[in-house]
Amino acid sequence: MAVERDQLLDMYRCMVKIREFENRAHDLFLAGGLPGFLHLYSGQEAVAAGVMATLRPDDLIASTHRGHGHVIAKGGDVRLMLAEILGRATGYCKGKGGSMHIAAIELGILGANGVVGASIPIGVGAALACQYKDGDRVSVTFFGDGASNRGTFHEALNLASIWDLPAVFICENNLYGVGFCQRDHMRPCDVAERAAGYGFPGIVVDGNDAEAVYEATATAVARARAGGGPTMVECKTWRHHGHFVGDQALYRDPAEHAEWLARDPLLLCAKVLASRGWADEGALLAIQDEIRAEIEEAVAFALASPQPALSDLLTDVYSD
Ligand SMILES: Cc1ncc(C[n+]2csc(CCOP(=O)(O)OP(=O)(O)O)c2C)c(N)n1
Ligand SMILES: [Mg+2]
Repeated sequence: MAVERDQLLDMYRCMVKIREFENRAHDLFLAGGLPGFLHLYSGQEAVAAGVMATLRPDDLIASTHRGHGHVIAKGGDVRLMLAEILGRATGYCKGKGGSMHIAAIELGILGANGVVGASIPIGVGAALACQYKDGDRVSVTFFGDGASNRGTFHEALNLASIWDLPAVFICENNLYGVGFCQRDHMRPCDVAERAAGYGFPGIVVDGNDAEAVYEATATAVARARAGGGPTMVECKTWRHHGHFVGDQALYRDPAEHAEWLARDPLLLCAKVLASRGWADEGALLAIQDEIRAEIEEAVAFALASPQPALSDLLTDVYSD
């Protein structure tokens, strides 16, 4: 499933939007205006952009604590996202969820999740709903290398397999779980090998190459839609920042960090676009300017939005 010009340009635009959003969120956090923890997605943009380009609007996703990129790529409104992470009443969850709990059911976004590994059974439950109801929707679950050591991962993969669910598992292997290098927390180091233990395919791709992510995921999604059951796509990637804003990531080798920065997914995509004559530097800069203006407008909207009213403190907390 080769990628065409407009598709790759859309993926590039999506990656720029995620990067600019994260840069701005970072600034707001450092200025002291953003409450809670912030786990930036910068560096992993090709995964969200490549995966989401294969999906339909009615497909479902389950996300993680590092989920801003997933929401943006699935069509999330950056105004409502910024309002949410700034704790404003106009946000996706009325300012009560924050960065790790953004959900937008109308877009098929079942929620980010502060509990590591919790997205996996949620995604599998959603896949069961997709299979049970009429239609051919698929459910895509994002999780990290660290999450693949949780029991939830193993239980959910087993169920997805025995029920042949329309589930696609996207492992974003950024090689670290907080300060633990993957070789110190799991063996083997290809998470995709674990799919074989549950009887379905697992494939490893370069997670900084949006086109590679797109192609592998498109095959997995087509298989799931056709009733062929689950697939895992492991995307090897790297987070540009520490685990959360405030973590200086001193546990990482500076030389390895520099190697990955040289393989920044935006740079790689820009090079491909240029080499195929699909977009010159001016066109890419115009995309960046346009997105920066959109993000600034979103920041202004969020900062001008009210805090939730005290009388709303206990509303939307429980659902019967
Ligand atoms: C059940 C649970 N255990 C521990 C934590 C603390 N914690 C937050 S993120 C994280 C590491 C997750 O690593 P990984 O799955 O690789 O995702 P990444 O942060 O690398 O994107 C941990 C241990 C948590 N939030 N939930
Ligand atoms: Mg990780």
